[in-house]
Amino acid sequence: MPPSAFLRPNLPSVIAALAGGVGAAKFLAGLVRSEPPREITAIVNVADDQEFHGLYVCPDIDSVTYTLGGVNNTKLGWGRESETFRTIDELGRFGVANWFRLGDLDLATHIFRTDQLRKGRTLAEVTNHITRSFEIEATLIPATNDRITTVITAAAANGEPHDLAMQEWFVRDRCEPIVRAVHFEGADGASPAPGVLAALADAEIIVICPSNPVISIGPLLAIPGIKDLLADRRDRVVAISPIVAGAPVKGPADLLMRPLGIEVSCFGVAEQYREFCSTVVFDIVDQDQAERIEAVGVRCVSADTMMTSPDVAAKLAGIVVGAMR
Ligand code: FO1
Repeated sequence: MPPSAFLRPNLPSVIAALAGGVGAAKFLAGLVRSEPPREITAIVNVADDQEFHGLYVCPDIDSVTYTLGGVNNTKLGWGRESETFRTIDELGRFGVANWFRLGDLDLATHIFRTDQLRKGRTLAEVTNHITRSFEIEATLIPATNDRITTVITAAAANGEPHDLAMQEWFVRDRCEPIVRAVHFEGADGASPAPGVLAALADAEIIVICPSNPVISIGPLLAIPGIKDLLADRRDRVVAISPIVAGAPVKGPADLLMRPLGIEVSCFGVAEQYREFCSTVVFDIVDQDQAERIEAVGVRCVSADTMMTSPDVAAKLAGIVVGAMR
């Protein structure tokens, strides 16, 4: 089979979405209920990717895939539903570090992806194959086929700063080391994956999903070409704030934003994105932030952003899209 056999024909991309993991996955599950899925292209962060036990794991791509495929584990917030962990537990027998909990079903995805990458297919081609296997109609594209890695420079209280991969800081060290700096190794020399710039250039609406602005959206913006294109299309770009009432809905965004000087609020998100984003959707509880946000040149829309069900997410997606039409 030629490597491109699983690539889709170039369909017009009506909505392009920049996506991280869980928050993006929930929003996209709403978006595909509110808009035709075939008109949606999600450009997904790959800087959290890491090899475990020789397998190439893409947590954000998999969160979005499993959620859109209706097989995500809603209790854990990652991985597959009805998951078991017998294989990863058994690896412990050999003295192997198994703090990153790869489930038995999830392992099939990583085995398939790793094998295909070794056979010479690109990450975009393999991602397309995997999403089709889960009968997903929207298009998912990794932001790049190149290897980029989030590196968190962190220190325990009074400790020497040291570099950690995202999963080491987040899962193994439970976000305890204090963040001093973040950079995206390899991003400068990376190219957007085929279809990324075209999706952004052609989209009627570009949505920045409610994802961590530092480690989910940050790596996408660091890939040459993406931020400039967003800035050119600023009037078409809308972001949903992942921060509600001064705290992240889920995840460690506050522990990354605060040390980097970004206010932990929907205002902080708007300020961070203002060069390339015309509109921010924030939660109704943050109505008092509207004046500050408008003062930095970003239009405000309020909505219920707490996506407690796919129905609430679909309603939010309808408001986001409606605000840009
Ligand atoms: N998150 C955890 O908190 N603990 C885990 O053991 C864990 C395993 C895991 C395995 C596969 C996968 O795709 C994701 C996994 N995650 C786990 C989630 C992951 O760390 C985060 O969701 C993202 O990297 C943040 O976007």
